[in-house]
Amino acid sequence: MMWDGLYASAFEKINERIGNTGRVLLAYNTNIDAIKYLNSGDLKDRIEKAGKEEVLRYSNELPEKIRSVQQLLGSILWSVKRGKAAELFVESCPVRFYMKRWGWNELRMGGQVGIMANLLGGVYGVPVIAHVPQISRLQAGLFKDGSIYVPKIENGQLRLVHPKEFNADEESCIHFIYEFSRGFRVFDFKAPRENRFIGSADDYTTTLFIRDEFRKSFEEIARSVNLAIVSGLQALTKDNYREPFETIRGHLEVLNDRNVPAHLEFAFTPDETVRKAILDLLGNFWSVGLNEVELASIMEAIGEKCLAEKLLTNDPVDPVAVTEAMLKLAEKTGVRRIHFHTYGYYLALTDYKGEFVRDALLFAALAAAAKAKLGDVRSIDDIAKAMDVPVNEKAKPVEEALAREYGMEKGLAEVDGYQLAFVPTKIVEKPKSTVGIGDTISSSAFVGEFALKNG
Ligand code: 8BR
Ligand code: 8BR
Ligand code: GLC
Repeated sequence: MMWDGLYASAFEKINERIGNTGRVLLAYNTNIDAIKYLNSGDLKDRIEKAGKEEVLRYSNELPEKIRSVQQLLGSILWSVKRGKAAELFVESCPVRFYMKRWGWNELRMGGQVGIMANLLGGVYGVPVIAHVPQISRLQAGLFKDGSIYVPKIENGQLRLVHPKEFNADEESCIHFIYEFSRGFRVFDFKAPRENRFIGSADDYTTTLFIRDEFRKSFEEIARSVNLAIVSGLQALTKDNYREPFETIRGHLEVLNDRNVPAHLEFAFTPDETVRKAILDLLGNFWSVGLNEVELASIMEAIGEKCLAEKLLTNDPVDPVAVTEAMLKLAEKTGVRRIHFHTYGYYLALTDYKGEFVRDALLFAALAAAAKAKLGDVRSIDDIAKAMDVPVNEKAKPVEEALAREYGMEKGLAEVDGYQLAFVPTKIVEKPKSTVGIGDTISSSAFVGEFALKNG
């Protein structure tokens, strides 16, 4: 099998070199994920107690934010019914208290930054500087040991310390993650696939709060890094995005002046004004990572409605439509690398060429399989073991379509002056949970690529 061979050699090459990537800056969203695996009887009882009729109303249309228990339970049903992820801000304190009392099965590191910090710093041995909006004792304790740093200002001097040594007692930013498996049933609903609903009970990551250490010392911080990954813009709204966007624009200018390539992890952004503002910023990034729903939402924002629909019609997603959408995005914004991931395959469109782009995608697919299987990647060995997960058969017709349309061979083709790289992924049959797999994929591929390029 060609792909088995390519997987094995990509892993070997990146594993050897990833420690030499240099330092990575991770900004801005870190939080605590309180994961609750839903139980059908319990959920049914709660819905009946809260008032089934009103709850069901919200299962047809998500509210803008959560202000009542009925809205919370209805939004969970919205996700279950469709097998789709959704995330909403929980504004009401009584609902936050309700979620706390409902409880959780597991506390895990959350937020793109937190998840990537533990993976890069705690598993790959790549030193990271992380933005953690609030460092509570609980939050600090979720960081793995290793080269993970947060800036601390002491006597006017900037120091880098492990979050556990930061010793602050700030607030805990908790996101309640309600996970359900494929086939989960409640009333007449049955989940078509595994997924989660997230209720974010925090006022910091949701408004993109930026710490003073980062505001005051960003130039000094940026001077000490080789790469940057930015995320956390997704929960902003048309009413509060302007100020954080100005700060971020400033940060990107500093990074670009120092030739630090920055990747944007584009999570689903419900507010259309914010989505358009992100598009305006995209030219300042080297790279962007997204899935089919996010790509479709961007196509819609730039008036490509037909293409947006095509991206959401087929399963697996039509790779020719994806390529067309990526070309449009690259042309429009000038972003140099677009990494698309979907259930079953990844594509990367780059304005530079080389097998290392594809090999980094293969490494990322192994990391994703390990994350799906275990919920948390503990060591590089977990990733090596993911080699045993079979390559997704459903990606065959995708590969054939790419060969027909662009003459793709061994996962590489040239399209309109860009390189298109493709890999079929490994899909874990019964994943432990779904949260954070996208972050694992994007950070592994971005950092893996630079490990190969520089190594
Ligand atoms: P629709 O095309 O149905 O709007 O789907 C939007 C996608 O974004 C879905 O994949 C949905 O799961 C996800 N999503 C997230 Br994440 N948060 C959402 C939100 N607040 N509202 C709607 N969709 C959301
Ligand atoms: P998003 O949350 O950003 O959509 O990222 C999720 C990604 O995780 C998907 O694009 C898919 O590639 C990957 N994934 C999922 Br979902 N379930 C998986 C599984 N069981 N095994 C491996 N990868 C999975
Ligand atoms: C979002 C959520 C966070 C979760 C992360 C996983 O940032 O707010 O709770 O851990 O996505 O990708």
